[in-house]
Amino acid sequence: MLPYATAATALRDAQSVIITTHIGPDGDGIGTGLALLLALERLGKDVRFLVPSKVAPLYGFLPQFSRLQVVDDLALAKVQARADVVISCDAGDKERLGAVWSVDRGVMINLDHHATNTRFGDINLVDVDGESSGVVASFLLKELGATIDHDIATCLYTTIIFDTGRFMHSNTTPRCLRWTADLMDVGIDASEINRRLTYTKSPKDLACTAIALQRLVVDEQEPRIAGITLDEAAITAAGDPDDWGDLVELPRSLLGNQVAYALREKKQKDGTWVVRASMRSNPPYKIGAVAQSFGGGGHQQAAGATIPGRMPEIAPLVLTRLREALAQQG
Ligand SMILES: [Mn+2]
Repeated sequence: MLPYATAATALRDAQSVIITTHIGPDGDGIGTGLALLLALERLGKDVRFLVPSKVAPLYGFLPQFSRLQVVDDLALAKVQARADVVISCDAGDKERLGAVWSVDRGVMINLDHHATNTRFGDINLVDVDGESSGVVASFLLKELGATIDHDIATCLYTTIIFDTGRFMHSNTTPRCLRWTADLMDVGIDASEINRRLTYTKSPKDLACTAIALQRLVVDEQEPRIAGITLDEAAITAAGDPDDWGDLVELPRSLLGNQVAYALREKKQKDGTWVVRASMRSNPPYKIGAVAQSFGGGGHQQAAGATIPGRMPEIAPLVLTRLREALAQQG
């Protein structure tokens, strides 16, 4: 039994609350955080929503979106007023919170559903059976006696659409469909929200997709693996878009694909290089352990890692480990 009551008590006792989510905020982290922000403000709390990196503008339609504040360096984190409680939404470990981890605070509530969550909070609401962090948050909202109104339902609906890939991934359970039906009963325009989340590309974004497609490779040794590799030069040529979105879905969309990856090379502020890796698999195949072997995490069928190094050395390593994982799993 997860400590929802303990978390609710900490929140009732708090005057100030900071909500946050992981680096590269997504539909689940943002939707979960905004649903909590709306509910806690109604309880009279002083609430801020700090995010550790820039947010894709496509989420601008969500209620109270303008409240998101980017806090992406330590100096900025240190000048934030103290909060009695911080709620981390959808982050598997404290490193994923970037600079926001360092804000002055009392209790840390870690609300998440990733299998690899490190339980870094003082109170850990980590439900690995939760289909989205929004589902986990809905148990906390219930404990707080919050009414799920139109705005909160819009935010929660966004979390499930994002994390189930519009009810396509293996976490699309009967329970989450019933949970979603309850949100639709509140009167949200589900179809409109889906359009807002899906039809978001600028011409520049599509130009990037074109470059990504040119770099799509089906593995010669193991044709059930396919991926995209974008080095810094390719990304510069494409014009780094606001949101790379679901790049990994391109190799995944191939008939017969079981394991897909997307690798993007990026120079850090401190001059060092990293490769951001996204990986996906179809059940029963699992790639969570591969992401973990590179210091990352996530779910069994959807995981990622930020790997120090340049593309020419990292890409073959990732491919080798994915081949090994697939071979072990049959
Ligand atoms: Mn999530």
